[in-house]
Amino acid sequence: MPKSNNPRVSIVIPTLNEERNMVPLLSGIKKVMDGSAYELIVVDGSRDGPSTDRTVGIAKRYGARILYANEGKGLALLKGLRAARGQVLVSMDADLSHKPNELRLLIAGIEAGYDLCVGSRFLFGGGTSDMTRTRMVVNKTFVFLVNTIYGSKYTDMCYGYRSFSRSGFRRMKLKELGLGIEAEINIKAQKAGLRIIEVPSFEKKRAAEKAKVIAWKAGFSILSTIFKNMG
Ligand SMILES: Nc1nc2c(ncn2[C@@H]2O[C@H](COP(=O)(O)OP(=O)(O)O)[C@@H](O)[C@H]2O)c(=O)[nH]1
Ligand SMILES: [Mg+2]
Repeated sequence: MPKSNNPRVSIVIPTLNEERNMVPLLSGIKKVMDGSAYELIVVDGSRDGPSTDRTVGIAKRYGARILYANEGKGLALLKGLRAARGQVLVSMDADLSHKPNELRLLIAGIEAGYDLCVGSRFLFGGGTSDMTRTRMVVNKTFVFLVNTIYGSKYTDMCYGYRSFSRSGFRRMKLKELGLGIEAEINIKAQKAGLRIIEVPSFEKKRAAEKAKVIAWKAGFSILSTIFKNMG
């Protein structure tokens, strides 16, 4: 069992009907984290209710704490991160796009003294096989906008594989309930003067089940998040 009563690392996974991905995901995490004090937090559900498949049942079998969120992905992440007991908090998708072995890089970033460690598909060693050309162009535009407006040096935006120090997470005072959450993190971490680092990450194609995030809706949420945090 991965559970520890005094976890050092909390891995938070938002889920919505991911049953066919759960066993490979959770067994992959277990293998990498074996011997570490960590907890798994699965935050399930959307505005339309909880997953209707066996996602939650499988997560329970792997010893995850289960929380429910009745809004978008942002609320799910925030609920999970707020409930986390570790000193190192990690956010990770359930669709096998995020490689469990990279957990070690993300944890190392926080243990080396940073508050936010962001996986980047555009650093050497990273990459993606899950992004269309259009998404790539839109992502680059958002990166440019955020870096220009907020004075940051990110190479990636809108990517959900990242880690936080407990205190850094609290200092950001995040609010986004929807798809702007990743952009909000990038912006507020910079504004709060957190110590930020990126590590390369390779995003694999979603393994099974349908994508839950609708790309153009995400684009609008992110754009509105970028502008509403100015000033
Ligand atoms: N709890 C919850 N999880 C969500 C919601 N939308 C997406 N997710 C999860 O967030 C992760 C990323 O979603 P995905 O559809 O792969 O988005 P993409 O990678 O941006 O195309 C997956 O683990 C999804 O199950 C939501 O409304 N609620
Ligand atoms: Mg995905």
